[in-house]
Amino acid sequence: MAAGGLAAVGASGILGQGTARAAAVAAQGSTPDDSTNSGLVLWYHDPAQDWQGYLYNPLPIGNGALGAMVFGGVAQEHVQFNEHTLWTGGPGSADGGQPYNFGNWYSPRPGALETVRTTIQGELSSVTRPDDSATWGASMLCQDADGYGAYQAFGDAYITLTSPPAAYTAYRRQLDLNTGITTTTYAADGVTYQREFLASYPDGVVAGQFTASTPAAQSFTVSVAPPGSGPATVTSAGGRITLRGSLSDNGMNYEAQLQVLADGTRAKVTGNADGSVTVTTADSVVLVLTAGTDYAASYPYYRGADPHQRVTAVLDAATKRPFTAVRGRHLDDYQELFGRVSLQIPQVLGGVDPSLDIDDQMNLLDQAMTDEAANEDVITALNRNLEPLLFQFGRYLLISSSRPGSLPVNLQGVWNDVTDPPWNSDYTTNINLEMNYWPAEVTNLAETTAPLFDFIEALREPGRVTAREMFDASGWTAMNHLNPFGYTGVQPSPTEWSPESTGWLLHSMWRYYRYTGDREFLATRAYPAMLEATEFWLDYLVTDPTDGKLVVSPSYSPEQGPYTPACSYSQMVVWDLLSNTIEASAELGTDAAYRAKLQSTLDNLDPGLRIGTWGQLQEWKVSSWDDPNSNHRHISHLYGVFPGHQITPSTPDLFDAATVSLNVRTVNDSENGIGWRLALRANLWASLRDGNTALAEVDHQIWRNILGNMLNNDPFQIDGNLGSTAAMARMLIQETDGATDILPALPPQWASQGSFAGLRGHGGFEYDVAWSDGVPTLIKARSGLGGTARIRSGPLTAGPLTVSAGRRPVAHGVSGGVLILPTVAGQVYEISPAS
Ligand code: FUC
Repeated sequence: MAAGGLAAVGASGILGQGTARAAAVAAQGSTPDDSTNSGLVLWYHDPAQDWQGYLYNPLPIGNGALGAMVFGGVAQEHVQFNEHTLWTGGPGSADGGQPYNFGNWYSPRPGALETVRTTIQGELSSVTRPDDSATWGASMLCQDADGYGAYQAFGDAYITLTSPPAAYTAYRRQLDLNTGITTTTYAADGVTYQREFLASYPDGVVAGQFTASTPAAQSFTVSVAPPGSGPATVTSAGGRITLRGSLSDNGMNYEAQLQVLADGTRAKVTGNADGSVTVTTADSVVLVLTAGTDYAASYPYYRGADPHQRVTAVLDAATKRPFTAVRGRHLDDYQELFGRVSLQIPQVLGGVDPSLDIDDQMNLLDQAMTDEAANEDVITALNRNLEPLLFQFGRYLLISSSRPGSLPVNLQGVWNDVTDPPWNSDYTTNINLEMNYWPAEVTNLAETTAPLFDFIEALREPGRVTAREMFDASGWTAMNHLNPFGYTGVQPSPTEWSPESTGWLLHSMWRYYRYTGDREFLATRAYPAMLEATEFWLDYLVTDPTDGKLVVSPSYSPEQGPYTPACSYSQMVVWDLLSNTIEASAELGTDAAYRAKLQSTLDNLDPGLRIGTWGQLQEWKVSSWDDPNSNHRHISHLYGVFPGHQITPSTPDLFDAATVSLNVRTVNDSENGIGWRLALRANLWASLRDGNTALAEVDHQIWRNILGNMLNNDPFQIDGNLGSTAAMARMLIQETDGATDILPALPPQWASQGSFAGLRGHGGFEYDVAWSDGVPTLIKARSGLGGTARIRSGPLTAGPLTVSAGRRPVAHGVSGGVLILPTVAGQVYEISPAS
């Protein structure tokens, strides 16, 4: 199926390639649907083969708690599935030499922190960055992560045809992002077959339907295989397969049930001794699957009711509905979220030939990139086609892996087919977990943050113990790697030393408030968690004797080190937490005395903002520790640019210094950049108002790291997807210095003509924008809450404006290039250049 050689795309361009492909497809009797390349459909000429190979990958569906990968094989359909809570580790874990202790030290280490503090203070006189603390510091502060655990594969459902066809034609497999439904179609022996799969949030199930153009054409055996990480049984009764097991590591009980429902006068459903179910001569078959565990998000045991009753009840309820009803309820739920945002960017050269499926396009891009200059047109056309798809795919993935009532998006979202995934598929706070939620509010999916906020709140109790036992501090804290069992303590390596985690996590809760204006959320959830986190910092901060400033010590610039006082990242995150908490308390009109205390702490805090000898924003207190040749993936000292807001266009010197630092990392990493690091840089470049480089990072991502199913690879981590979506949104809309910036970093490649609808700004506003030659021609602002919109849009708000609601002109002001627009809730305002 490979897309031929580049020779085919030279002179005749993509059209030539596509024509050749179309001819080949036509010869097989296939009927490619030309309409879908321009739409939001991931589609393929061939079944999937490999969960994580470069091409031929299965398609992900999910409802937050459940995830599944659909392969689309003809002789055998394979649906590999997951449930968010199936984890080894935690209380009762047999892994490691000692019982699970939440990462807290097994015995007190009196004086350890003080000794480290004194030693690293002395190291500030070193001209070169000391690298020894990783060894001695580890023995002082770290320990093995006994019982940390890992996210587990749950099981595999196989649908094996009784008599597979000798040959088939017209094969097509797709995931339509507009519906969240996978469809596989093919024809064999004069019959056309179709299979659909979806994951429904309202019904709590993965459901599939097998139909055919003639009656009695469905005969297959459905079986379910356990994940292999503990004793499990598979039984069946009444067409229902039950997989039941218990993880050998921690005794977590899990259960999945799959109901087989066959329709048709000749249809027969038979249970087999091995727990599989055979269907014969059915007209159509519906499969409904759900799964659960006895995990509960409650400290200290993290166990709740056995899953059997809940799984049974969910499946009983879902199977009472016809598939069309389950499908309809899924569409109502999913489309209400997904359909809120659209993005149109200019397509070039007439777009990509419609007969090239996504695997073909990825293949073609890969080949074209071997000679970028010679294949510029091909590359440009493919990029413009794939960018909006990647943007919307990120929104799809967030909806599919983060819905209220389960755990948040882990490193792989909710999709995992192994028992030992990279980095345990955990919750990593020095970039990954937070990046996963960067697109949430701005791309109008604020509801998807619910599991993240539940997770953060559930960390407070174990985090208090860590604060007290390890730091002798009040409040709560957490480190870089988190599992669902309240692991808030240390790891074996100092690279995971990160008490700032709470600050970055809580930034997300504050951000939710800024976008939604939900005061009750602020008062009852965000603010109490923020307040308690600041209590930790009041105890942990120390005075640097050299300048009298309050500093984090020990701090550890993520994954680089060394232990040192006041690395910029730590100072910036603490600055962010303190200032957000002060703002929250003022907004709620509460805790005035404590607020004053926080304010005086903030006033004395080293803000982590230093410009070094080569014009860089310093990562450490000592300028000479910054290496202009560094290509390190973490660029944590730019936290003050994004997601923080200490560095903006209104602080030009710092803005320039941040640009110098980012440029060095970008150039040095240009060959290797993968995954989240490209997504991070894309967001930072957009924040630094360089849409051209920001988009180049996204395009690099598409080329280097996006699999045929568009998941981010090497290894598979979903942050690269979700961060890329956030970056593209950030090119179009950002919050800066108290105003909503429209088209702040519009890439020149998108500038000629385009539009978006439904992206959000602070204060409950939703924006639709059309642009031409890089300038907005019309901004529609929908006011959700009333209040004043502050909108900055370069040339548009700098010049004379017309603002109207309905047909009526609306009074407004302009100050410093910012439109000041008092609004009424529910009203839509149209802003355009005065004619
Ligand atoms: C941090 C990163 C790695 C990876 C891991 C999950 O350790 O530096 O690249 O993303 O988290």
